[in-house]
Order: sequence, then C-alpha cells, then structure tokens
Amino acid sequence: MRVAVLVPCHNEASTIKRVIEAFRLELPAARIYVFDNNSADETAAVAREAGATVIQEPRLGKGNVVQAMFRQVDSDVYVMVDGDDTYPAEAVHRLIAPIRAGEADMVIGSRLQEASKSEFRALNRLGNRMYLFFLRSMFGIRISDLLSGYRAFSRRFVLGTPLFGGGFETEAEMTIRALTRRFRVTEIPVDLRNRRAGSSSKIRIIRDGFTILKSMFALFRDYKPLAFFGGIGLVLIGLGLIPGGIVIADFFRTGLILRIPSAILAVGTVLAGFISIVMGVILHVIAQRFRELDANLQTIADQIRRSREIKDGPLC
Ligand SMILES: Nc1nc2c(ncn2[C@@H]2O[C@H](COP(=O)(O)OP(=O)(O)OP(=O)(O)O)[C@@H](O)[C@H]2O)c(=O)[nH]1
Ligand SMILES: [Mg+2]
Repeated sequence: MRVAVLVPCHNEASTIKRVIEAFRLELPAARIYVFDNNSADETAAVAREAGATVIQEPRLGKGNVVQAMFRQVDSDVYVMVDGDDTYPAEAVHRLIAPIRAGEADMVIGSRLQEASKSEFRALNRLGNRMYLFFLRSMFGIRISDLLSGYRAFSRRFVLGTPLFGGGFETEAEMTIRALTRRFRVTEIPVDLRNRRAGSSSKIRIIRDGFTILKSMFALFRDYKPLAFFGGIGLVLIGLGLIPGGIVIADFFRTGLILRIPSAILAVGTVLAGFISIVMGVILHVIAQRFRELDANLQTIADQIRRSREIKDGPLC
C-alpha cells in the first residue's frame, strides 16, 4: 500500500527538515510532499534538499493547500501533518493502522484526549473547547479534537470529499463533512509539542477563529436546514408573540384592536417565522434527496474501485 505524507507549509524553514527526516525514519517507503504556499523563507529549498517532493500552491491559505493536495496526490493512504514539528512522527503507525485495515476513512490525531500529554496554549485549549461545544449542539457530534492538523485519510475519503474552505477552517470542514456524510472517523491520542524557538504561529486567533465559526454555521445551514431555519422561525414567532400578546389581551378586555402598529409588527414577525420554518422543511427535503444521491454515488464509486482492484490488485 502506498503511503503519502502531505505537509502544508508557509514559512517553516526552521522546522521542515526535522519533520521530513522524522517521517522518513518512520515510513521509509512513503513519498513526502511539501506543499509550499508562497513562503518568503527557504522552506522549499530546505524541503527539496531533505528529499521531499515540493509542490507550489500560489493561493495562500491552508485550506487552499489541502484542496490542492487532495486533487494532485495519488496514494492509497494519506497522512497530513503540519510542517511546524509539533506533532509526533512516532504516532504515524497508530494513525494509519485503521486506514490500512480498512476500518476507517479518517483518523484524527487528537491532542485533547485524556491520554494525550499536549503542550497547549491556554487560549487555544479554550477555543477548542468552545468549538467542540458548538459541534455537539449543532450536529450532535462528539469528538475530542475538531481542529487537529495531524490526520490520516483513506483514498475513498480523499477522492469523495469536496472541500471549499480556503483557510484554517479546513480541518473543521473536513471533520463535519466526513461525519455528516457517514464516513468512518476514529481518533487516536497524540501528544502535541510547543513550537520550537524561532518558529512562529500562522494562526490569527480572532480572524481565523471567526472564519472557523462562520464555516461551522454554513455547514449547519447546509446539512441541517430544518434545525437552522426552523430555529430562526421559532425565535421570530416567539418575538412576534410579545406585541401580539399585548394586542390580543387588549382585544379580550375591550373588544377593540387598540394598538395597530403592534398588531402589524406581530403579524409581520409571526409570518416571517412561519416562512422560515416552511423554507427549512423544503430545504430539508432537498438535502435529504441529495444525501440519497450522494450515498448512491459513493456506492457506484466503491463498486468501480472494487472491480479495478480485482483487475489490477488492491488499491486501498
Ligand atoms: N501551505 C500553507 N500552509 C500553511 C498556511 N498557513 C499555515 N500553514 C501551515 O499549516 C500548518 C499549521 O499552521 P500553524 O500556524 O502551526 O497553526 P496551528 O497548528 O493551528 O497553531 P500553532 O501550532 O499554535 O501555531 C503549518 O505547517 C503551517 O506552515 C498557508 O497559507 N499555506
Ligand atoms: Mg501548529
């Protein structure tokens, strides 16, 4: 089975050599790809010298690079790891084992499981907790690390998962798409190291934090439209009942509609709420139909792959 190690990099010249050497030691037969994103330092040259295949991606952003990786690299097992030397290469065997055994389509190297001894900055730990809370409330998904940059994928997942997020929302996007589209996802604990002195973080907490949240809400709207628009509808109806209740109380007391503006506001808000709920129902039915279509397409792709395997030997 071919294994490809994919390393997204933006200005990681100080650490990339160590990452390549560590993975070469663990997986001597694997091909290591460094996807360089307009680095201003020597990342590409250092990576090439260390024996990696360097591919340039002109569109800045980790998500853009992940999309390029999924399109350009052909392998049976894929490992994605940051170029900042914070993830342990020794854990890669445990990471790819479920993919090799055909038991999972995505394995997340979780930095936040109980068994993980991770050096986490307090703000990052808090941010991760918040995202896990949103993930659980919106999608009912319970995992321990939504944003880990250390993962293994099956060929089936890489070929069958369209990604659109261009930046640091890419990990959240791939996790949510995988789980809502019923790919098999498992987690294994890994220990995160702090960045070494001289290497600097690319994440901008506020900006990237909002992008991740925005992308989670967009996926919630797309995959759970009834909960999204139905929720908005119920809130609107609830708000409309405040002026509406007053107008109705007046009516029962006096037999007259005394507050015309309140009555108009109540009718408008309650109607908007109903429209939102109806929209949610329509989109839910459409999404359900697309889910069936998606499942059928995956079955067809699996069958084609299986018939090729029988002809050419195992692919994945
Ligand atoms: N190709 C590419 N890689 C990027 C880009 N931005 C970040 N990366 C890489 O993505 C990986 C993760 O970025 P980090 O800055 O380590 O983000 P993080 O791991 O969430 O946070 P810290 O490790 O705490 O800094 C690193 O290998 C970066 O070099 C980008 O625009 N293009
Ligand atoms: Mg990092």
